Amino acid sequence: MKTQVNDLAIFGGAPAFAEKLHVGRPNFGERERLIERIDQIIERRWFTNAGPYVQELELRLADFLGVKHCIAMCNATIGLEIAIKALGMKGEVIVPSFTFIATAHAVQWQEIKPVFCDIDPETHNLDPRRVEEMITPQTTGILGVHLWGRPCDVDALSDIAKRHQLSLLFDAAHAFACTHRGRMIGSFGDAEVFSFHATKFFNTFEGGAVTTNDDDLAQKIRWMKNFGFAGYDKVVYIGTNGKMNEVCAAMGLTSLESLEQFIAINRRNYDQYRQELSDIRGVKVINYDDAENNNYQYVVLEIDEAATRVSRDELLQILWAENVIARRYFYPGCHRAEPYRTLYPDSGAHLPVTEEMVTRTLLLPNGNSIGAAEIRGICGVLRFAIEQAGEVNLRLAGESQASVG
Ligand code: T4K
Repeated sequence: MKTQVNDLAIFGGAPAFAEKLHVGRPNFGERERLIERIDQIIERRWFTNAGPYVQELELRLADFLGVKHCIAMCNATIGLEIAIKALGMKGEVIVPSFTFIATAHAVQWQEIKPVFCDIDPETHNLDPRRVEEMITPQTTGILGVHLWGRPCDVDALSDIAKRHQLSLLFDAAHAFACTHRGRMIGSFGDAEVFSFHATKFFNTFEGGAVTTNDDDLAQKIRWMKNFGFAGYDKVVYIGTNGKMNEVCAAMGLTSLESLEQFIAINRRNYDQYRQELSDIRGVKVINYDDAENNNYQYVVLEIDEAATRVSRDELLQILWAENVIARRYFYPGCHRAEPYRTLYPDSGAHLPVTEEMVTRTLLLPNGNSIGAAEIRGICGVLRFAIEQAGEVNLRLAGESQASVG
């Protein structure tokens, strides 16, 4: 409990937590079940290349997501690259800049220009009106991101894609077990791509999947993720190695068995954060639509500095000193990272909402490695720092003067 500004660790007080609390600590199911499955893999000596666990995982995921095809991948970045190639995207593809860098890289990696498009400040997702303005004769596709598991405006984007004959792909890296209009994300657009990275709600250590209802596209993606092989000696496409291995699939099958529990824990933590932060001026916890399913993996704050009078970046420093490793996802925005800032230096002119949002968001830890006491502690630090904004600012200014001097 901090009672004076000197108690903040950034000014020499004891950190609120002895151990670091991370955003993205992996969720983990039944250890014994995982070990049994890994034993089985060793017994079978079938380690990768469409092994039995990968096949089982693909079937279970397709069933869970209500989609015809689920193609497991080694990670979502390769999944995106393969889907983009299989869809025949070229020229320009419209993407948000307010996303993890992999979304943009998957496009640029294939020498396609990612055209950065602004977002809706309420949903943090592509603003369909802005998408329409960014279409040129070179545009071949739209790549929307269901950021924080909140669905894009799927209906409007589908309509735009149809009218302009564009491919529509969704980066659903955050959106496993989330719904749009009561239907699981996974079967919208031409295809969707999930990430099962360790930091994701549902993880396979590293991994991902492409899902689609299109039989031909699914077949093409299956071949492309296996070097283009369509039979033992028959290569029909350029391909790469996007295969998931058996240990990752075993982790996926084990994680699936604990999904309800992961959601319940995330939800409970999220609700507590919301409650504890509800009356702090200038701090908003982003909302999830109660009528839809969400995995509640991301506790995203928007910091309005005019009201908090402590900036988002200062709050970040204060939290880090307390051993709370909060994150500024997705600062500074893809368009301000290389190679995009050099290749497309004027992108920012079209991105006023993105430019504002990257200065406001702050993500806090969630998942089954934290509980009520930790959340109370984290919120207590934030509340105290904002209540003491005047003195905190004076001290921070003094410290930076001293470090300059
Ligand atoms: N599209 C979107 C919208 C994405 O967010 C991502 C990935 C992708 C596409 C691509 O998916 P993949 O190709 O990765 O399947 C992390 C993840 O590496 C990345 O997967 C994720 N998004 C992104 C949001 O977060 P970093 O650079 O922030 O990772 P890092 O190493 O700083 O880890 C984050 C925190 O998690 C750390 O504070 C510690 C904790 N952590 C991490 C790992 C790996 C653990 O406690 N245990 C662990 O094993 O990117």
